[in-house]
Amino acid sequence: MNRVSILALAVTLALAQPVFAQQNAGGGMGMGTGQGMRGGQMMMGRFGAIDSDANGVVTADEAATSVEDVYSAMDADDNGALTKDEYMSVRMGPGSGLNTARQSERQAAKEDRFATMDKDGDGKVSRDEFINSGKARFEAADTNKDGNVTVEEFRQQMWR
Ligand SMILES: [Ca+2]
Ligand SMILES: [Ca+2]
Ligand SMILES: [Ca+2]
Repeated sequence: MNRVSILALAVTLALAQPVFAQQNAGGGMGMGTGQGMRGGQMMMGRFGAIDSDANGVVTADEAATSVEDVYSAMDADDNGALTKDEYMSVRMGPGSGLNTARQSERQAAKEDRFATMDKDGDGKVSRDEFINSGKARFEAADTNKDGNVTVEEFRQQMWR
């Protein structure tokens, strides 16, 4: 091998590696968030939606606002009672790319979550029940109990 082709090979490798790294980590979505997170863009989208002032930290107020928005969006007939049908028909985040096994897993997890939220067991999740469960989730996510949920804390919560 002559000198030129060795150089060319070296350059090719150097160029190719970061591309591979990005493909592996980014799940095919090219939108960087500028926060150095890898492979979490879908989650970051959700975090960003909650973090309304975009300072990388979700406060209890921001979380509460987001929970109310989510409830209003899910309560299709706007009667302040979320039925299981309404809840189950909502796609929680990105799910279209999942295989059917993952999908039904996710649906089962949703059923469990619905039952957990429905404290009085009347088969509907009221606004209060939903907000309380949102608060509980926020507190659970705030692992260091400083009243804020950081990106890192949020990520850990999502994988639980
Ligand atoms: Ca914030
Ligand atoms: Ca209820
Ligand atoms: Ca925290």
